[in-house]
Amino acid sequence: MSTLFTKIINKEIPADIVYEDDICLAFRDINPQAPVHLLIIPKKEIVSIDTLTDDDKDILGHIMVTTAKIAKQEGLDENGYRVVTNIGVNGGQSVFHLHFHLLGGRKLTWPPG
Ligand code: DGP
Repeated sequence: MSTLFTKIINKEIPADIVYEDDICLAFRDINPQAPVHLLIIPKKEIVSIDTLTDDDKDILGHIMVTTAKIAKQEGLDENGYRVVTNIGVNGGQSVFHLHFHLLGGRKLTWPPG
C-alpha cells in the first residue's frame, strides 16, 4: 500500500530533497531529531526490512553505499553519525515505507528509548 513517501517520490507533495537517483531518494526529515536528520528511501514500495526479498539485495546495497556518500556530503563523516531503521509498531515505525534515518551533527546518546 502506498504511503505519503510515494507522494514525495512522485513530487506530489514537497520535500527538501538532497539526493535522488533511479533507485533511491534522500530528503530532510520534517521533524528533525538532530542538526542533520535525513531519510533515505528506496523508490520501490517496500514496507520495512522485515519484508525484504532476495530481489531487493541490490537496492539495499545501493542505499547503504549512497547513505555513506550523503553523510560525507553533509560533513558528518569526520565526527560520526547514526543510521537507523524502525520496524513495525514496537520498533517505532510510523510511515510504512522503508526508510533509513541518517542522524548527525551532535553527540547521539545510546541506548535509544
Ligand atoms: P519512523 O517513525 O521511523 O517511521 O519515521 C518516519 C519519519 O518520517 C519521521 O521522523 C517523520 C518523517 N515524516 C513524516 N511525514 C513526513 C513528511 O511529510 N515529510 C518529511 N520530510 N518527513 C516526514
